[in-house]
Amino acid sequence: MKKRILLSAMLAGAALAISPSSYAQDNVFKIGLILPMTGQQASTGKQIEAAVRLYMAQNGNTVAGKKIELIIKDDAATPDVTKRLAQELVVNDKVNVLGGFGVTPAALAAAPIATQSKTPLVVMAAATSSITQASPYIVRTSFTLPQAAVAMGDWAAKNDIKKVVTLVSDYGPGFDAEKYFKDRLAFNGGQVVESLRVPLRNPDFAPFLQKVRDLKPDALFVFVPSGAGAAVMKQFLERGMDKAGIRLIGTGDLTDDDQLNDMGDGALGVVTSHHYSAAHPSAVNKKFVEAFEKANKGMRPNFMAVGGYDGMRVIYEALKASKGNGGGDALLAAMKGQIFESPRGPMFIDAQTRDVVHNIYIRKVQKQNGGLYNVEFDTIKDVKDPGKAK
Ligand code: VNL
Repeated sequence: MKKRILLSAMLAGAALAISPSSYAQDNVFKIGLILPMTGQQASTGKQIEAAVRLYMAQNGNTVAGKKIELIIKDDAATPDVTKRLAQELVVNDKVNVLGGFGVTPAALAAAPIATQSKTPLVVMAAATSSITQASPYIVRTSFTLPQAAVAMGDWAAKNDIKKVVTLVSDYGPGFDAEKYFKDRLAFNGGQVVESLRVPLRNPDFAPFLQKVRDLKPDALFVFVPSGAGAAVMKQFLERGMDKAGIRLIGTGDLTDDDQLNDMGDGALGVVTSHHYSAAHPSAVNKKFVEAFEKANKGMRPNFMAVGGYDGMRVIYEALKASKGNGGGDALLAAMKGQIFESPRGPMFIDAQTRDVVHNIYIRKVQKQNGGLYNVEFDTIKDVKDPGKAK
């Protein structure tokens, strides 16, 4: 234990000593991604890695005269491991940029290292509003839960959903989803009658769903992280909650494209709010989905893949704009304010907050081309993170 504390103190000291100009190999640009490649969040790591490799295959591995070197490390979504890996990537590998971060606690654990070493850190997955405030070097290409939850609070109230029970994973993004949905529904004259929180690790949804059944709300609003939605859907249907007249709504994490097609027809009609659907009807997205599916047989890109793909775009373009010169600060400056068409639709990186601004879509699970998809039917344009509007 003592030894470990000593080691991490040494690493932290070394991180502080790094100056932006001390990069050893001038012709190499290193991107260090920390992703959950194993454990409960492994599907997120797999999706992001596939999208990152697709971006590189499509855009080459030489940018502004530098050879791009990609280093991927597995943190299994465990923050102590994330922190150690971030230190090692900065101190030993001398990466120019950090990226990835499958869950909020992992992003928060790495934030101080980005600050100390002046290394831009691109959050491609984690989605708690406050993350971008944990370091001035953080830029986000995923989304925020308040963006999605507020949109659902508006849609529900307009669609005869007045009495709701919320069910969220018991950590940062769950708290954001719960709060922003609840406040917005109340603002619209509805009411959250009970707020349930399930453990993030190995959740058993059964006792919570039983409680929901007894409360007989108009709808159950759910946030669970990517990869956990299928289990909720299965138990919701097994308990006949849909037949009991309880509608299922949530943020799009619930009907995640990574799992949706295997959820079965019971998922038909479920309405969610999110920034990305594999069925988004644009030429850019059609091209993205086709190329992704071709390169990764049997996989459909989900919102995590898009966060990774757009994260690479932000890094490549920042490197081009800063002409390969300058350290972390020049790179960071060139990330702020980027505006482009993502497979999700138009998006930009707000220069003040370093957070993503994009459309939020209301979608319904429908059958399309023989598969289950989140089909978008309403758009709220250019949504900033409501968590920052203070
Ligand atoms: C988070 C948010 C993770 C939304 C997720 O899936 C997600 C997070 C892994 O901030 O931890 O769908």
